[in-house]
Amino acid sequence: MKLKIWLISVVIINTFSSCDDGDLIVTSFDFEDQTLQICGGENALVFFKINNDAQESIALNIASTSDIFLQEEIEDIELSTTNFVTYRKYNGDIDASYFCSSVPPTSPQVNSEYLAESGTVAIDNTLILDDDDGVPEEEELGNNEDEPMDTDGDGIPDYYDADDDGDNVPTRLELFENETDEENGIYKDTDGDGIPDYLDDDDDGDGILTRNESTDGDIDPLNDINDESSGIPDFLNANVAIPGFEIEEYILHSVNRNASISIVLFNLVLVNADETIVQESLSLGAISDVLNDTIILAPEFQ
Ligand SMILES: [Ca+2]
Ligand SMILES: [Ca+2]
Ligand SMILES: [Ca+2]
Ligand SMILES: [Ca+2]
Repeated sequence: MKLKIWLISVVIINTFSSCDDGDLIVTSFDFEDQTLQICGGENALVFFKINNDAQESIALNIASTSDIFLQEEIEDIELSTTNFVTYRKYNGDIDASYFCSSVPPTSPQVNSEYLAESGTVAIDNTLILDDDDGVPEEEELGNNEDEPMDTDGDGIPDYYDADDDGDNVPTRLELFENETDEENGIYKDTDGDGIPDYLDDDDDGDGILTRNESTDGDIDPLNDINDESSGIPDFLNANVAIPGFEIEEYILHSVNRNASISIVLFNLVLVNADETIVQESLSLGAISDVLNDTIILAPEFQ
């Protein structure tokens, strides 16, 4: 899933209606080379570009939190009183604090302000969820991206499931027998049944699910070693098969989330008392890593 960056040249199509005589006056503004920035509040996000060469800014406020970036596709947003665009000219330079401070600075002052009367906001969002488990994403997705594989059926697709087979041994600890195998990409298959351990819920093939070979009261099979002379955990030792334990709980799963966006405004109509500026299409640019964090999921046992 590649980051998509749209760089659409800013073409200004001006229609101007003078308040008195209808003369055409050409107004231009240029934010093509400016960086799109963002500030987030509790209930709103503001995206903005500042061009101090012309002492001007354009800002998009939307009534949403950063949760919007967790959507694979963000529906187009119609501009309104709660989702709005402002274009301002100032009598001095401004910086990001102008938009990010809870109390905006008193100077510089706004010389003129245009507010969008109408328009549509199109946000192209690229959300990447990743388990960082060592298995390449293309392998974990399977043949159909629309229906990615979910080996253990816990509702978390393999590509961001840190324990793919749901056996409570993290995938990254089940992948390789040794460094040579890792270099050659040969996955560990303890019982030789053709299913690599990270996708095998009975790793040693002894008939007891790996998950249920945790017999000590926690849910971690890695620390249950009844055959101390071998030092091998029970779930990898076919000679140790202790029946009667039913673990009905999954370990917690860590998931990395990363989102990148680009924004285009369509059919934007900016007005002030004297002038109307119409833009068929105005790219605001892109922000990489607009969201970048790690969360812990607790999949429900079924
Ligand atoms: Ca899963
Ligand atoms: Ca996985
Ligand atoms: Ca396994
Ligand atoms: Ca077993």
